[in-house]
Amino acid sequence: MISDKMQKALNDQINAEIFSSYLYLSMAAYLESENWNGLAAWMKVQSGEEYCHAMKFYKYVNDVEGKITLTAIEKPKSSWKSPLQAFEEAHKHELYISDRINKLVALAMQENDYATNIFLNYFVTEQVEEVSTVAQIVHKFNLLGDNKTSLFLLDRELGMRAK
Ligand code: OFO
Repeated sequence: MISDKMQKALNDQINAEIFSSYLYLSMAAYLESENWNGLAAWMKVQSGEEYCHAMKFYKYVNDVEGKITLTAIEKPKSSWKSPLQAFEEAHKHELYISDRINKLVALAMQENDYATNIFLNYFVTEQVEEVSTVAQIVHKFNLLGDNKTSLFLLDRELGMRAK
């Protein structure tokens, strides 16, 4: 039901989503090692969400009777200069993922693959939300600067993320 080209592109996206999960887990480990336990908890929830994204692609490829082919996951970076730098990179990464999703939509449209196009709608909307959420966190860091008390409160606020 899907073309070979689309099947390959969707399998590549499974890899990209699992890499996102791995990258955010690595950021969580870094943040935890620096005792930013709230920020680390936020990243762990995000890592879990990325795994769920990967599984949505996995299920879709199976649903359209495609073949899942898993490939090697790139090694993520393991340390950052500061929590702000980690979140800035998370923001950049989400913009990159949005670009990938847009390219998948363009391919689905080019192939008149209506089912895949509709499936991808969820991710188009999801990416707007994810880019915006991380951008807001980066703005907060920038507003707070080096004020330790405020950073402590931000750590506590982000640590309350449940999903
Ligand atoms: Fe962060 O949305 Fe998936 O990758």
